[in-house]
Amino acid sequence: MKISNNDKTLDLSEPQIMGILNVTPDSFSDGGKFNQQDAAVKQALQLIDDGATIIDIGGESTRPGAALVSLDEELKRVIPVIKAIRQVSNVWISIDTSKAEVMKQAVAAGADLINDVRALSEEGALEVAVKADVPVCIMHMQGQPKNMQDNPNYVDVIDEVCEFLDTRITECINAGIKRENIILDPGFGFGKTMEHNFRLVNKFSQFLKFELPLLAGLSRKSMFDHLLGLKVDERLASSLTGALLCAQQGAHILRVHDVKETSHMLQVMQAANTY
Ligand code: 9MG
Repeated sequence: MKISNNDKTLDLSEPQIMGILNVTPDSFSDGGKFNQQDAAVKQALQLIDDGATIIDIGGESTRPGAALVSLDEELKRVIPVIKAIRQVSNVWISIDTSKAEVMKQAVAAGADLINDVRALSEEGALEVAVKADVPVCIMHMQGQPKNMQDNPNYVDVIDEVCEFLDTRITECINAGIKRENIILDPGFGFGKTMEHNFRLVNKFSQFLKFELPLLAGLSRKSMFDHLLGLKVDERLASSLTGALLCAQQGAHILRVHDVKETSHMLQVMQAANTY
């Protein structure tokens, strides 16, 4: 399994680490615009050094209850950072957005991959993704970030996530997206209770049936708080365990905050699979 963009290919025969780079005003607290940009580039280089092969850049939080950000503001946050990272590194850059215009400008600025938690459902997104002809991650979400955790409800979470992904794959392909450009994500924490999330971890291997790359994003999510009563900065061990369980079941990309620790975890897993 692999993903490609022009002359660039990412081999997915071993799990790859997608490092999270949030560029919201509180991410890099000190200084003005230029200091923040420098800090974002420095952070990206650190993530690469720690083992990330993809940097996921987002300018709008998708956390439960998070406020929406205007198009102008989102562009102002992410585009200069993408350009600056592209000047110093050939790393895979992923743009975490649901807005068509942000996707378009991000790809023009050097992004290689579109990561959309709304699975290209916003106006114009599908069309931009077709034209951009880059890999796209389509994720399952029940509801919207502002209300998705109010009352998540499924008869069978695995069946319903599979059904959604199956339908969305067909819709994307019918719109002109190449099948080999699609990455799937069950959307841990997006309109799911703790039980739904752990069921998705338990049955993660069922998503292999699509024969497409699978992305797992569990890093520091509230499912670990609900299970163990942990604050965000106490969720490293639980996040690594969740990522390991998905990697062992065939996850191709792990979206994480703690890149170095995830890299160590994967090296241990690979050694145990080798010797
Ligand atoms: C942006 N974002 C936050 N959580 C995510 C997850 O679990 N998957 C993907 N693809 N993106 C996410």
